[in-house]
Amino acid sequence: MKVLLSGLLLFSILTCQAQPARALLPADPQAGPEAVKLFQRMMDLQKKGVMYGHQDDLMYGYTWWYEKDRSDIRDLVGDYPAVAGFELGHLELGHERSLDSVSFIQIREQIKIFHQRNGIITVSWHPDNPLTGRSAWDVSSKLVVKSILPGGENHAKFNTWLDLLADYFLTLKSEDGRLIPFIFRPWHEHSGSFFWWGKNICTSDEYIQLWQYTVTYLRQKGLHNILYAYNTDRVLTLDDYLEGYPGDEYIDMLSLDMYDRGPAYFGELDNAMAFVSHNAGVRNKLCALSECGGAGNTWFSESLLNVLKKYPVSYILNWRNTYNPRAVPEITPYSSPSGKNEQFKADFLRFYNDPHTLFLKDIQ
Ligand code: BMA
Repeated sequence: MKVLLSGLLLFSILTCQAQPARALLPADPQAGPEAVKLFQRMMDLQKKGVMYGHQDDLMYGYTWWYEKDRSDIRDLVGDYPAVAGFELGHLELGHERSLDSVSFIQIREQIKIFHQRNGIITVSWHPDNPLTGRSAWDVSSKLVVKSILPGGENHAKFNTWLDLLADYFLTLKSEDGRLIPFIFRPWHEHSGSFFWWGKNICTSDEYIQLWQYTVTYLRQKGLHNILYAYNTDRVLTLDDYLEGYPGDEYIDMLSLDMYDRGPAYFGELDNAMAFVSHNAGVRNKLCALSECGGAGNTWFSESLLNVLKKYPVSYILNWRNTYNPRAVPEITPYSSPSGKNEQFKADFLRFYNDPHTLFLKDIQ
């Protein structure tokens, strides 16, 4: 019996070894080598720790506007974030500057530089409301998504928006002329219903079609360098989280945006990160807390880190430090803690020094 068992054990070890683990790949069956490399690199990094990301980090800070090599995070801790966020709202209108007044030429410049530094790039998009011509936050009509899908009265217009987006993406190339890989997180915070693509502003089916149409359109433009992040705002259940999920063939990352809006925050975050990260693992997708923020004497170094250490999370990202040189930088849940309060800065420094957090130098 003993011999038989050990024989079986040997057999199973041998057969296991004979089948190498299937390499993890992005959703796009035609994903280029850059996208594959980024996806696998992020999967590896996700096992090592959590990267820190900051929106518009390289474009401006509280008191400066587009200065060479400058970053509020680097000013504070001596290193750049590992993940840099960029925003493309108003590119769809053919404007030279984003809705946050940032030049698209300079965004391209910084994307190239940050890629050269071996940093990770994530792109968000707050397109205007194509039905009313007002902002992304205009939720006055529930017919917007329907109007831009095939057969809708704004479908042709939406295609021209995607053309402008694709044309811009096709200019994001490294020195050797290859398309720079990045994470694209459109149609974000679906569960929140404060954008025209929000949960209560369109049907689930329309939202899913919007996602699938967007990804397919960009792929057909020859863009096989993009990893797509599905994203919701605060949710309490996995069902709510997946309500508008377009499918594994379209998505590379399951991400969540959740800001501290009161005492229930860390409990709710823990709960949500548990089911989002678990579901991402089951699907072989990346997982991120793609927007978060709050402030307190141990907010980053203890409360947030305690949650992050429990789950495989690729990165967290703090939103932009709105340029406003006349005012004392205000610490809001939306920005990074590079402002005034010394205790909040000390907390962030402890977070930075923790071996679990990864900044740009840590991911080389
Ligand atoms: C929001 C705010 C806005 C900004 C938008 C896009 O959350 O920061 O001021 O225009 O993001 O970056």
